[in-house]
Amino acid sequence: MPIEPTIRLTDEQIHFYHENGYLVLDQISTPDELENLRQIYDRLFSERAGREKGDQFDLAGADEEGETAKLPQILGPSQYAPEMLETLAWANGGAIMAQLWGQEGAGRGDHAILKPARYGSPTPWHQDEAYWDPALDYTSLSIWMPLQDVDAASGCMHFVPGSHKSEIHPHRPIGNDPRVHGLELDPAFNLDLSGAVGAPLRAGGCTIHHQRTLHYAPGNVSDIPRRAWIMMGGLPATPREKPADYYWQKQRHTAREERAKKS
Ligand SMILES: O=C(O)CCC(=O)C(=O)O
Repeated sequence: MPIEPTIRLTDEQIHFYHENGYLVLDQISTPDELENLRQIYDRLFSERAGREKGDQFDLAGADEEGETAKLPQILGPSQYAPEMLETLAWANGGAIMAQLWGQEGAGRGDHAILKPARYGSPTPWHQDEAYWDPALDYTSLSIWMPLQDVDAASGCMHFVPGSHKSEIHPHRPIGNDPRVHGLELDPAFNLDLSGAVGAPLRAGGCTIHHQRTLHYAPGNVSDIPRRAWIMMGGLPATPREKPADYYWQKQRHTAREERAKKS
């Protein structure tokens, strides 16, 4: 039996998202479901699910074998634990997308970013679209759900309101290290981020952000792991008349890419 979503966004919430490029919701899951998701999540990271295929890697480090990852990430954790899709959170994710766009989404995916207790590193300022195909136009969003309470000390999300209305800003690999998969805004362009707002959340709440919204999450200096499950979705991408040049994508040569090629 498909799980029925329980989320109904108000007109104010829908308006806020389109004006600001992000939205914060109190609850899209349940305590039992979160307990189950935490167990699945910890198992996937400890078993290094997807490592061979290049789906598990260090988003903020060189990702060398034997090194402790600063910011472990799994692309598509639900490929390795399909039961993650049989959850109220996933059903509510689809309902949120449909309500924000006024139509059903065309494709969905997920990823997981763990900030280990006391040393998980910051996720620097970036726009998600900087990772994607510069020949396409997107309508897409991410629903970021923590599996435990999260605040600035453990790495909650921060957004620059209204930044989704801008173009894609120049990025570079984190720390300007070509071995690193993660991207950051190029500091040489000195973008004004002073209007940023943080979004602390209870477990099972979520933030929603547009693919162009500038966002960041601090490192985890707390004593508990920060587990975030991120559900993404989009309408069909359309070809651009003139592709943009996301030259930073060509600057990276990562171990993760090599593993993906070999698998
Ligand atoms: O979880 C994080 O630290 C960052 C998440 C993020 O950048 C995203 O969901 O687009």
